[in-house]
Parts: sequence; C-alpha cells; structure tokens
Amino acid sequence: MRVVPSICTFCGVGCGLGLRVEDGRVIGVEPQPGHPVSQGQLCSKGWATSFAIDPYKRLTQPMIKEHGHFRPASWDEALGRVAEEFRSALDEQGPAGVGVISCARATNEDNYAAQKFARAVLKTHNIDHCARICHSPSVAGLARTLGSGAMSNSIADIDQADLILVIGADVTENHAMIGARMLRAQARGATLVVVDPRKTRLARLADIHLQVRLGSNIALLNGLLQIIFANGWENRAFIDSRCEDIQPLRQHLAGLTPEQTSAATGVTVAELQRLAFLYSHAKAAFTAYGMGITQFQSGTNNVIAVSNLVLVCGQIGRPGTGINPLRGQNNVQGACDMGCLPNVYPGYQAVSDPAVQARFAAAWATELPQAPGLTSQGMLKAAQHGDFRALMIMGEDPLLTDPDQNQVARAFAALDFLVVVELSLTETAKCADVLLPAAAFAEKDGTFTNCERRVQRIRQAIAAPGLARGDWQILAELAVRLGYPGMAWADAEALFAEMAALTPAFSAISYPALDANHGLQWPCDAAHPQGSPILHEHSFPLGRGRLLPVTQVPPDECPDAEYPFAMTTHRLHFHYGGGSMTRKSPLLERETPAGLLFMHPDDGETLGLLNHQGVRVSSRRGYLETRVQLTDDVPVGTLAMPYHFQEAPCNRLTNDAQDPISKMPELKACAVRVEPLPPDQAPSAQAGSREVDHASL
Ligand SMILES: Nc1nc2c(c(=O)[nH]1)N[C@H]1C(S)=C(S)[C@@H](COP(=O)(O)OP(=O)(O)OC[C@H]3O[C@@H](n4cnc5c(=O)[nH]c(N)nc54)[C@H](O)[C@@H]3O)O[C@H]1N2
Ligand SMILES: Nc1nc2c(c(=O)[nH]1)N[C@H]1C(S)=C(S)[C@@H](COP(=O)(O)OP(=O)(O)OC[C@H]3O[C@@H](n4cnc5c(=O)[nH]c(N)nc54)[C@H](O)[C@@H]3O)O[C@H]1N2
Ligand code: SF4
Ligand SMILES: [Mo]
Repeated sequence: MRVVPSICTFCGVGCGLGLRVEDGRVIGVEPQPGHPVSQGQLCSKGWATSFAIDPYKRLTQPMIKEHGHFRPASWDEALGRVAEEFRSALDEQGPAGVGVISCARATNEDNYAAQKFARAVLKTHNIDHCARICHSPSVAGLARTLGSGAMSNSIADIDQADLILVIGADVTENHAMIGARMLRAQARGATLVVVDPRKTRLARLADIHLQVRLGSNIALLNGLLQIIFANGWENRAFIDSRCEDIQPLRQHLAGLTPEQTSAATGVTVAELQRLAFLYSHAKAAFTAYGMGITQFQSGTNNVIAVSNLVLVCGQIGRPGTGINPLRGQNNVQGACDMGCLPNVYPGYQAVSDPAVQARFAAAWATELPQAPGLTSQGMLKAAQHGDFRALMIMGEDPLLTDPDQNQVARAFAALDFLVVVELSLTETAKCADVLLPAAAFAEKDGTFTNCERRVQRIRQAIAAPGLARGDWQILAELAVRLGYPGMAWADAEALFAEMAALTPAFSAISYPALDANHGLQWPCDAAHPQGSPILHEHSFPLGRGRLLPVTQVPPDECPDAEYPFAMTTHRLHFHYGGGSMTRKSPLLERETPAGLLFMHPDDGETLGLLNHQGVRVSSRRGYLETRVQLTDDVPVGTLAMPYHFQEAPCNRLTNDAQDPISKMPELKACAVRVEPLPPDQAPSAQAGSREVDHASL
C-alpha cells in the first residue's frame, strides 16, 4: 500500500489527507498529521472519499445522445461532435451565443484552462461558475469596501480570537474542521456568538445565539452599529487612520432606535446591547459569515453591512480578527482567482481594462473579446430567449443546485447543444447532448485553493477509470480542434507556471515552493515570498476602507395567505452539494433520510402533521413531495430544507429574484404552502417533476 498526500475534494476548509492506494484503487484515506488546517483530523465526508470517487457508477466513456438515449462513442467522435456544434453555434450566433460554466470542485489548472478556452478559443467572456450563487456578493461587496473579497485572516487566527462572531453559517456542519476549532477556542475562553434564524448545533453550543428573523441581516447589523455609535464604542483611532469619512454612515443610522431594530429582527434590546458591547470591546474579534448573508437579493449590501461593523470596530488587520467569508467548495476560491468570472481575467484583472486585455492577448498570441460576458444565470436566461445556443458545463449540477428548477429545465431544452463534463450521471448530465467522462481529484495533478487563500498540491494517485480524462486535457484537445494550439501544456506544472506568470498575486508560487510548505497563501510575490496569512495589516487594496450606508430590504417573496410559510434552504453535515459524490457512500447515506422539510412542532400541530408524515410543498414555481421533520431548530412560521436530494429538490421551489449588483439569486428565502399527504401515503420523488422530463431534452 502507498499513501499519496492530497487535499480533500469536498469543502473549502482544505484538509490535508493521504490517499491509501492498493492495486490501483483508493481503498481509504488517512489524515495528514502535521497539516496546519486539519491538524490530523478529517470530517465524515473526508473519510468517505474512496466511495465518492470509486469507479462504481462513474462515467468511464464519452457518450452521445441519439433519439433520447445515450450511446457510447470514442473520444475522437465525441470531441469532433462538440467542436462541430460549437463551430456552428459560433457561425449562427457569434461568440455571444456560446459559453462555459466551469467547476469549483476541479483544480486551478482546470479552471485556468476553462476561462482560457472561453476567451481565447470561443472569443467570449461568457464564463462563470457556482461562486455566482455562493460568494459573488462577497467578491462584489468587499471589492467596494476594502478592495479584496477573500478571507482576510487565516483559519489558525481563530486560536487567537477572544470573540468569534458567526453570521449565517452552519460551521460545524459545513466547515467541520473550522467549527471544531471555534469550539476549542470557546473552551479556552473565547466568547462564541452565532446569528442564525435556526438553532444550529453551533448556535446551541454558543454563548450567545441571536435567533434573527429570516432576511433581516441589515436591520440587525445597522442596529448594532447604531448602539455602538450612540455609546461612543467605535474604534476612533482605527477609523481615523484607516477609513474614509464616517459621517454619512453615522447620519444614516442617527434616527434609528434599538427598539426599532428589535422589532425588525426579533432580537431583544438587551441581546443587541450585549453583543454591541462585547464585539466593540473585544481585543480580537474573528468575524465569519456564510450563505445566510450572501444568498439574498440584498446579498452585496448584506456583506457591506458586515464590513461596516468590522471596520467601525477596527476588528481587522491584526491576528485573531478579520472579515472572513467562509468560501464553500474545495476550490471555489481558486476558480474565482483563475478568472472563471465574466468580468475578470486571472487575478481579478478587469476585462474592461485595455492594458490587461493587451497583456493577455500577447501572452496567449490571439485576439481577445471586449464585450463583458454573461453570468451562468444570464446564459440560461439568454437561452430561453433564443440568443444563446451552445453551453459546456464542466462539473456542476445546475438542474439541482440553481434556483427554480423548472426554469433551468426550460433553458436546457431551449439550447441547441449542451455538453457536460462530469464524474457521474448527474441530473444535469442526463440532459446533455454529449457527455464527457472526467478524472476525479485523485486521478490528476494540480492545485486547490482553500478558503484562507492557501494554494495546495493534489497529486495523481491512481489512473482515471476507463477512458476518463482530466478536464484541462479535454479542453486542450478541443482547442486544437477549434483551431487554437496555445493550450498544449506538457503537464499541470507547465500550465500552472503560465498562470503564475500572468497573475501578480501568484508570481512567487511554483510547485516546488508549494511542496516545500503546506501550500502557500496568496498574495505570494517578491514582497511576500512566504505568502500572506493576514491581509490588510497596514492598508487596504483600496487604500482607506469605505463605510457605505446600506438599508434593510425584505426578501422578494414574503409569506401571504396563499403561501403562508417562509422557507429557507441549507446543508446537512453528511451530504454535499447535489449529492453526486456523498450519496455513493453507504456510511453517509444511512445517516439521513432523503429529502426532509424541517418544521416547528407548533406548525406541525396546526397542520395536523405527525413526525415524518409525507407532505406536498408548493411555491409559485413548482411543487414536490417529501417528509416533515418536526423540530424546534426552526422558528414557528419558518421552514428549512436541505438542497442535496434529487428526490425532493428544494430548488424546484426557490426564487430566482436576483441581487442587482452580484446577480446572486435569493436561495435563502421564498414563500411556500404545505399540505399533508394521507398518513399512509409515501412521498413520491416524481411528484411535481413533469417539466423535468429528460427524454424530451
Ligand atoms: N456538509 C456539507 N458541507 C458543505 C457543503 C455541503 O453541501 N455539505 N457545501 C459547501 C459550500 S458550496 C458552501 S457555499 C458552504 C456553505 O456553508 P454555510 O454558509 O454554512 O451554508 P448554509 O447551510 O446553506 O447556510 C448557512 C446558514 O444560514 C442561515 N440563514 C438563513 N437565512 C439567514 C438570515 O437571514 N440571516 C442569517 N444570519 N442566517 C441565515 C441558515 O439557517 C444556515 O444555518 O458549505 C460548504 N460545505
Ligand atoms: N437552494 C439552495 N441551492 C443552492 C445552495 C443553497 O444553499 N440553497 N447553495 C449554492 C451553492 S453555495 C453552491 S456552491 C452550489 C453548488 O452547486 P454545484 O457546483 O452544482 O454542486 P456540486 O454537487 O458540488 O456539483 C459539482 C459537480 O462537480 C463534479 N466534479 C467533482 N470534481 C470534478 C472534477 O474534477 N471535474 C469535473 N468535470 N467535475 C467534477 C461532481 O461530480 C458534482 O456533480 O449550489 C447552490 N445551490
Ligand atoms: S472539513 Fe471539509 S475539507 Fe475537511 S474533511 Fe471535511 S469536507 Fe473535507
Ligand atoms: Mo457554495
């Protein structure tokens, strides 16, 4: 048996693991003992890696759909078909009508190749990925207030904080090793505060849980600031030396009272005052937030409200502090860094900047487009209007994970051509015209960047099953077929070197430098050859921090007589994303029944529901059947549903109302109605799915 060092393929914590390899198969994993993030531990998903990537139920052969059914094809035929379809879409619609959705689970190398393929080969900036529906408001909001959207501090800073404020993140479930670290910090004396409408495990263990009303984040954060200003608790020295004019923010909040904030958020005045005092007086407050902040139509302003609180109290730029968006996917930080976004090249270099465009055009020896690209939702909307023809989806499952599933299905049906590059036959993959089998993380070399900006090596431990290939190799060959030779890298290291030469924050990172450390945290350049564990110590990328007044906006869809419940969506510890990897593990699968709608027992009584009774849940966009779990984790009137289950896809119900700035859809709040099924009737996975008829796609 060999043990090959690698990095976990699931969440953005980026735990170090060893792949145990025997007879060409990964038979198990072990934690890396000295890893700075995971410190010799893994969560149950990390331990389940061998099931998640097992050849069983993997795609092992290219497939072409004919008369509604897939048939095996050679790589030559399949890639020939993809190239031909893209060429004819380009001929008919031009570059605006084609695009790529890349993969925050794949490597930096794969993502760099994906955006280069879109820009240099297809001549479009139509390139995006799931960060759009995850932390795009962090990228947009923190760009406005600080100039950088990444976590400002490191995971290890939690050890030095004397207060930890978690807003809208379920950390023990979703960033398990960070959650464990927060609980250890609390055990040694740090105050742990959780702001969440649900009683999460962390909220139950916290010193303070503010069970805020769904969608009232800005009201809460503004209210805390008002109390801080009224008592003179702001950090004047920090504001004077590091921030721009504070007066507009002060004036904006001047008329507010704690009683108004309490009424708007459901949090008592005493609780508000206690947190305002503790946060502003903490020596080092570590502020972390997640999807409970970003996934709203006010997502960008929610992030700005968090940033205002952090800046006014000067809780940034020192060890143990910082504004820390907990990036979700194992390599979502990397996919953003690599420029898989419609407005930036690698390293957040604006596509609208002629000097940047000229530099990339020279390096890639080709002409590059000028018009900014479409977001992933934008491409799907354009498809429905007949303006968008051919789409490549590399490792995402939007049919399950985008809002309003019926709308996604209609967009897929409207496309001329859909090619999906995947590990397994996901719900989205079933809709493809051509299906290309991809190599999983243990089957390729490359790098992942975790949520604290740590670029880490993954190494090929085994061969890919059957004919499966690495993503960038697939893209490189397609590029040749479309007449562009500039992607023929010798190996992943050569590709990384091309990227690092064009990306200032990566300029001192190389594979040997990564191997010599446990990865390196960007920016890593001549001035910071050992990387940057803490950002913004002396100044912000914008120079001074900006304090921008923002106003509370309610969710787009609030409960009414027809749809009387507010519903939010969230994650469970034992499953991941659309479940295509974790649900292959019998150990994980046995932990939770598929589906589940969490409801307060009082609401259950009003509707006459027994625990685990079948229900039909409907919104204005669709309906599904599932089982109800009665629990006081959720408040009366608010329901919660995880999004991992194709049998009960909560995204058939969710609202795609968007944040105007970042285009984030409002995945965290919609209005639904619940009707009991007869007690002896099991929920049907087919109910409500008529529009997602794969045979017709
Ligand atoms: N087990 C597991 N881990 C994962 C993932 C997974 O699928 N499974 N996915 C990964 C990914 S992609 C991501 S982005 C991260 C996400 O990790 P988190 O950000 O923790 O994601 P969620 O559980 O969706 O939402 C977090 C919390 O927001 C709360 N919330 C809802 N509305 C509000 C509100 O109005 N205000 C406040 N303050 N809170 C609110 C919810 O109750 C929930 O507890 O997890 C990553 N880790
Ligand atoms: N209602 C609701 N919806 C949500 C959310 C929510 O909180 N509520 N959260 C949103 C968030 S934060 C996110 S990030 C998205 C996630 O949405 P997705 O990215 O669609 O979810 P995943 O299940 O992680 O899908 C990733 C796919 O990548 C494949 N894959 C893994 N590794 C590789 C690789 O190396 N190459 C290739 N080609 N494929 C690979 C896996 O097989 C998997 O099917 O979901 C969003 N949707
Ligand atoms: S915490 Fe995240 S990175 Fe670590 S083992 Fe669990 S899923 Fe993997
Ligand atoms: Mo995410």
